[in-house]
Amino acid sequence: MVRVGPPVGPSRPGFWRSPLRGPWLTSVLGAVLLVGITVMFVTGLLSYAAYNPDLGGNDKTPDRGWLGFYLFAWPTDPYWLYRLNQGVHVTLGIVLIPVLLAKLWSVIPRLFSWPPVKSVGQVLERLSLLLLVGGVLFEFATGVLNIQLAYVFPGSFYPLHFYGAWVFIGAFVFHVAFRIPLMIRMLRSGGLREELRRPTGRGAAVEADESGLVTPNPAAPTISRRGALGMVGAGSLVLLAVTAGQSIGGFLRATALLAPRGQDPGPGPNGFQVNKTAVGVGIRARDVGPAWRLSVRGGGRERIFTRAQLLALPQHRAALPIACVEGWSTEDQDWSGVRLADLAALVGFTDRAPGVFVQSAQLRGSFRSTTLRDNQVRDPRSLLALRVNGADLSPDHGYPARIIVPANPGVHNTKWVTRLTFGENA
Ligand SMILES: Nc1nc2c(c(=O)[nH]1)N[C@H]1C(S)=C(S)[C@@H](COP(=O)(O)O)O[C@H]1N2
Ligand SMILES: [Mo]
Repeated sequence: MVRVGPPVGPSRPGFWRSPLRGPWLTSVLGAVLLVGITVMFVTGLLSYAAYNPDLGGNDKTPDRGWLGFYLFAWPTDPYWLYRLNQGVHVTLGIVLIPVLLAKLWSVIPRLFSWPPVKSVGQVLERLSLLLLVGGVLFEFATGVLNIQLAYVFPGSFYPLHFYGAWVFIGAFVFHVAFRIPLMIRMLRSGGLREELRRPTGRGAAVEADESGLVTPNPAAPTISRRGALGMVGAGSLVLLAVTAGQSIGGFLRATALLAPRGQDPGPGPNGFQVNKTAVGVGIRARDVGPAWRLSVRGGGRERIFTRAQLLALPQHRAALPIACVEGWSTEDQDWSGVRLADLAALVGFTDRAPGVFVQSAQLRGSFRSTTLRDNQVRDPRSLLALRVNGADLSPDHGYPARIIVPANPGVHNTKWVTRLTFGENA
């Protein structure tokens, strides 16, 4: 038997003195997170599926293995599906931050509980807490860094966030299974109003506190439970108010104070958000000037087009948004250009168009090429766009030609396209 000394510092009973802590407060915050994190996980998995990571050239996640068991052919309907999914994922993630911090604060004493090793069950629980707390902090931190364009990751963001999500969710399910009976009992017992009125400090009392959250040594309260919950709620609402506009658009875009690409994308037909500028990714003027050509390949054939020749083909219009993984999106833009299915037909795929491998004039960077699935190529709204809102594409929106496909993650709407290869890699 290992002898453990008396608990010291933060492990000492009575070290944590806030009278607000208790199973009820933790249960309320836990219930919000249970719903919120479940939605985060589902929208996150859908977001990953939207990348069609099973197609050659798309997957940035090596050895994803069976974690991708659920992948499916991402649809093109409804055309706003990815915009909605990603808006919810990112906005909700930001809004949950105050709730998450409050929840972690509310359970701090347990993280220091003493002795550290009481039983096998308890060791397992503490291990799961490590994965739970570490996992949730990792997921929120990587997510926030990515949407604020702080690309500080070793390699790509996707694998980190994707693996992290699976590790975290395992610990989360384990934790919820353990704790849900107590949570339900707490939420049923007090009744919200009654509990909020109860004078702080006396509280649900230490009377049989199986949760280990109630301090035996309460300090004088500095804020009521109602006030604390109100503060968390207000924090979330403020974050919602300064975030949601980047995904909803319209006049609300002006309220998106946290949007890293600003609130005002400028006037004119090309006045909507730009992800990466042409200069930013090293597009050279001569690659997208008069000498630019589009190569369309497939089935052993190749056809070369100038922009004028593409404009002479049947032009079609589609009202579609750009929706980025980072949560921001544009309103529907009025794109026009050549249908991808028509281009496939020009190299012989007249019947059922296959998928396509898209390459651009960009020489470096992971977004310079992409693979689209056959269902995406076949959708009549899927275009090699040449114009937008009645004007030529601007250099930053992908002139001379770009991909636009309904419900497609922004990153697959490749700009400055130079080559389409049908039926390979797809
Ligand atoms: N060649 C190329 N195409 C690209 C990108 C890129 O970096 N290079 N960025 C993609 C990303 S991540 C998004 S969200 C959209 C944004 O399109 P927009 O800048 O016209 O709004 O372009 C996509 N197409
Ligand atoms: Mo993006």
